[in-house]
Amino acid sequence: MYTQSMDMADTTAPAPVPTAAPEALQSRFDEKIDADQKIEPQNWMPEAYRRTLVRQISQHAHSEIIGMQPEGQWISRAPSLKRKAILLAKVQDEGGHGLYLYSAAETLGTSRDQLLDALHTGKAKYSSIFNYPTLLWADVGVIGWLVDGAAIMNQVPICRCSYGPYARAMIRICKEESFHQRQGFESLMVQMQGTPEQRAMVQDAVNRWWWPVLAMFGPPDAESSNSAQGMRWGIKRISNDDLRQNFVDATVPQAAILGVTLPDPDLKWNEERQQHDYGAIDWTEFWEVVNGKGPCNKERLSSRVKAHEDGQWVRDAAQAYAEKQQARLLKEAA
Ligand code: BYC
Repeated sequence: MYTQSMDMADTTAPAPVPTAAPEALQSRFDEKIDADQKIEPQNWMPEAYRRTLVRQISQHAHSEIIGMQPEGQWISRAPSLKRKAILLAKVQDEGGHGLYLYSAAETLGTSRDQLLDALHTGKAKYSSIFNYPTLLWADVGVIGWLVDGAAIMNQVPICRCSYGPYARAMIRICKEESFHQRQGFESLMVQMQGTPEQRAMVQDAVNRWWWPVLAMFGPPDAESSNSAQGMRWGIKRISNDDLRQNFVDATVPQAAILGVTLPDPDLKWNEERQQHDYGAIDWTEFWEVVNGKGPCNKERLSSRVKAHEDGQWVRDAAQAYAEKQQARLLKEAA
């Protein structure tokens, strides 16, 4: 149901010849954007809009797939059958999100092989957050609570993205992210009712993840090179800084319920702004992580490449089966 394959451009066929003048095509596109209508794969779109979407949707897909690793490492060490089943389901969901998103990106005329090649050769970005290690079981709960919480804040507005296949994929993804966030919070609630050592482990995990999660929303608006155009095209609906602020405001009361301290001495309610003030984010660390020098970048990429290579026999078998079916159909038709 969520595949977009019915809309996929046939990359082997010659590109369709536009029937209208370029100016008319551009103004029809602009009218649709201004009227908040969806752009669909078969519609004409400016090349820069197409490129921006391929960039963002594929980065998002790569983040979901790489994001399976930090939590996946805990599946065999989950403390109970219940926690193992929940974690397995969550990590599988993330694989599924990656697949919906690769399908959405393919409708823009870039093949899955091209997208994966960009990831495996280090040309494509994925979210900075997945280059941090999961040292404790408590980290798994904190990823659910904070990382998925941040993801929901960022992704709910993308359900209204101007590109139809991306917007539709995001509706399903957000529903699942909501379960991911709740299971993380519930797991932490249980740990916080445990021994002093368990509570200390939760606090340690919160201390390590808080700042990378705030950075996950992307650079400050003034340095966000893609924001203005993304907003104009209805791809991005809320700015990086506004999403970050909304996330801080939503998370502070949740931390109080859990009984953990957020590791920011400057975090306080600002009566005038009716929002929380918070301390300075280390943007030098963020850019280092984005540019390949985070604690786990090398490990994440090499595990991903190995998994892809190990799966070659599955792709070969699927290809051989498809060719056999095709030959049978041709024989029957003859
Ligand atoms: N990490 O102009 P800006 C998940 C890059 S998966 C790395 O503001 P834009 C989950 C940015 O790409 C969550 N790079 O960009 C999975 C740009 O570089 P390029 C992933 C980042 O696109 C498993 C440059 O910085 N979510 O939830 O307007 C388990 C300047 O930035 C990051 C998505 O992908 C970063 N954090 O805004 C649990 C959501 N931030 O490309 C959870 C969809 C920025 O020009 N994506 N950069 O070379 C978006 O909403 C937007 O692309 C961003 C960035 C807000 C991320």
